[in-house]
Amino acid sequence: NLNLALPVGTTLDRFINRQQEAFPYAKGELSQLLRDIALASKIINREINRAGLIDITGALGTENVQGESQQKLDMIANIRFIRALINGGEVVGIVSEEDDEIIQTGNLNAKYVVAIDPLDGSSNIDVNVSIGTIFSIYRRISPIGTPATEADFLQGGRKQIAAGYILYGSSTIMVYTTGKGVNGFTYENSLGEYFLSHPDMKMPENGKIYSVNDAYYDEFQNPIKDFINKMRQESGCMARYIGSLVGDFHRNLLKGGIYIYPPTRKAKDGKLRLLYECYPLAFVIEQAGGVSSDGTQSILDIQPKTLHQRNIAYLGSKKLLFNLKKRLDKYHDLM
Ligand code: P6P
Repeated sequence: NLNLALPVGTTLDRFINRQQEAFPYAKGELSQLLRDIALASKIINREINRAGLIDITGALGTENVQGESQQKLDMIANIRFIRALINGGEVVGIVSEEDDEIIQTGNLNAKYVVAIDPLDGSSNIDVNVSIGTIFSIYRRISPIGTPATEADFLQGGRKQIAAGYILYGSSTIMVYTTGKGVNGFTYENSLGEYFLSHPDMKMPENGKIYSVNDAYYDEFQNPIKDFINKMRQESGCMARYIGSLVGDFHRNLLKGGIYIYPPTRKAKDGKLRLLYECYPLAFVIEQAGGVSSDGTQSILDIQPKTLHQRNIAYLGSKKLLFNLKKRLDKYHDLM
């Protein structure tokens, strides 16, 4: 991995330049697109930090495509990302959790499309819990010079050329992969810069943390209950569930653990969205040596059918997914 050559403290910009130098085939559009995403995150980071002061928290009263009430900040985040990607010129179309239809940027000659959850976990905003942006980038398959099409977004998880997230927490960190490992960059507010703080991230092979919404426990299939009960017997086991996906995911990536969103009565196919939550996090976790699954296959191998479809999601350390899969396979064999 190139990252090993760059010391902690390298700026995101210099890191992107070095990655590009090492891959001369690229003409820099992806590099510029990553910079545009970083720029939008800086603007959102500032809005989030001011939210309490200028009353932009709290519900806006409208609903998004999922029928969830939209908080003002996630509308602002949506607008900011869309504007940054339109102005950046590298993206022909955007799918956002906040909009039913594809957003056409008008950059008809751009090479990329982006699927994004501009501010996930927005019900946590007005209680000051960490929230996050999740993004996924594809090279378009529709002809240059035409608008983006659904097919550009439904290529499947393995066709992502980059993916990552920004976590607005006690500090703001941007974590992403372009398929050559995973790197984390921490934002320094006073300088307005991201600095390499987590080079070449690797997820611990095992872990004692499980993240699941215990309120649905009685609705889970038996293998999930068995797995959770087994984890509870582990000494040092910890139940950690913020209810904000990016926060739960990032902690488990660093410390080892598993995030579980299985079928529930309310969400028969799971709750998390494939295009702009599960695919990007599955790309990151597998690049960091972790495992993703929908119970039968890597999330990256799920065939996408619609832009906002949901799926079951298990995202965690290799050993924990192995133990869970053993239980699920036995259960599926009995079905
Ligand atoms: P539940 C937030 O709405 C979200 O999409 C994720 O950020 C979070 O992990 C999950 O849903 C929480 O869902 O059903 O446990 O409240």
